[in-house]
Amino acid sequence: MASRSPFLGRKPFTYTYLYLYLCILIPTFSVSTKQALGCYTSIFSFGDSLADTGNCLHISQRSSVKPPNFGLPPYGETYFRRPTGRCSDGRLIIDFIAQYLGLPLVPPYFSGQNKSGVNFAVVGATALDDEFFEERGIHNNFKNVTLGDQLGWFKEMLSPLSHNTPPNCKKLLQNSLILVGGIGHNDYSYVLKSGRSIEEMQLLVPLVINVIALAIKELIELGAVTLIVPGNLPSGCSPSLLTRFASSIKADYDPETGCLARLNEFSKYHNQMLQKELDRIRELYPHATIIYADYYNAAIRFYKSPIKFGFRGRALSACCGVGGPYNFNSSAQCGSSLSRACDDPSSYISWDGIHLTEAAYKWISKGLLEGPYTIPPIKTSCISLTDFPMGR
Ligand SMILES: *[C@@H]1O[C@H](CO)[C@@H](O)[C@H](O)[C@H]1NC(C)=O
Ligand SMILES: *[C@@H]1O[C@H](CO)[C@@H](O)[C@H](O)[C@H]1NC(C)=O
Ligand SMILES: CC(=O)N[C@H]1CO[C@H](CO)[C@@H](O)[C@@H]1O
Repeated sequence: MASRSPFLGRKPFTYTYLYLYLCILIPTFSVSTKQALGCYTSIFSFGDSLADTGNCLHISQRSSVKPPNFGLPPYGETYFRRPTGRCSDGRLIIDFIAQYLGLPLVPPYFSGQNKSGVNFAVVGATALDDEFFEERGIHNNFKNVTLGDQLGWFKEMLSPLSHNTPPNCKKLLQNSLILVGGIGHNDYSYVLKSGRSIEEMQLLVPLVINVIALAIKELIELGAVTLIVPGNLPSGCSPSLLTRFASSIKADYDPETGCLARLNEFSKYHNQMLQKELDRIRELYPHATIIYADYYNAAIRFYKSPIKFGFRGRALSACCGVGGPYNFNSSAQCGSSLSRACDDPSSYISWDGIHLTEAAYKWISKGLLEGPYTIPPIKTSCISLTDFPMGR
């Protein structure tokens, strides 16, 4: 993992470019994509390593710290044939969504590129800030990037638009798909890895969800109309946590999947609380479409019947690692000189013990885009309000 980010507060590229891009290029672009799905012309995304398409790698390259493990081969070997900063062998869920909608892959904010949308997600990002953890005696190799920081970059990017807003710019957010998260996974794992109990981790849930809720409300106030909010994956099935919390007590494991039962219960608890909060936000903003993306149930299928989904490798082992019962070792992770990837990543669910393979992300994406793992379904909720007043 890379060290603390020294880049905050630095403008990653000139906003003049983006201004031109947002106001001139996107409306042009919208003409061609209208044919693709009839709604979304761009994607904006916030979150952590599940959605980062290269921000963290760009940041570490700027600050000349040694590349993080996910910036080294064999990361990216399946689709891009090189490491791109994505924590997988290939594409992520956000990439599959973009391709499905006929849009280019969403470039990371710190690349300074200008395609249809911008991705603010950063590996290691949290909902709560570093001070929160430090105050509680939880020390970790934090990234010091929160969801709030990412929202700040987004607002800075939009700020040239707020003066003298041309009508096309108003439509930009209305016609965008906004992915808010997943976020919270790192908050929870910091707490767990510092030796705290699941009960203590549970106390964090309302705080994490409050941060997500504030971000959603702020985005809607800025003009966002369609938001996708993912829940947590089944964390008890993660090779890293299965390794760390290995137990000799049979009852600690779900007999159907072999995953750690209490961690999966925890993920479900977070997801339930998140959905309750989304219901409250839907009441406050009836004009907005808030789509819950059920990562948990889209993924738990594989762990229950891996073969059915083509996962012929060991369902709970990482494809890339240096060995150990789940092929995960925190002291020598995928990307380190000793690590080796399996011959066929598409036969594994977990890529590096923490993140999933492209094949697993593809199944999850299919489950979201074609149903039934979003509430409401993405397709039918594809709306495009004309001239809805921006702001309030
Ligand atoms: C995190 O970054 C902020 C600047 O964005 C800085 O003020 C703060 O001290 C940093 N926190 C830690 C623990 O380094
Ligand atoms: C991880 O690697 C270290 C050093 O090679 C070794 O001592 C340890 O037992 C390994 N852990 C697992 C879970 O395999
Ligand atoms: C308007 C704008 O910023 N255009 C730039 C988009 O990115 C390409 C390179 O990827 C530049 O050549 C353009 O100047």
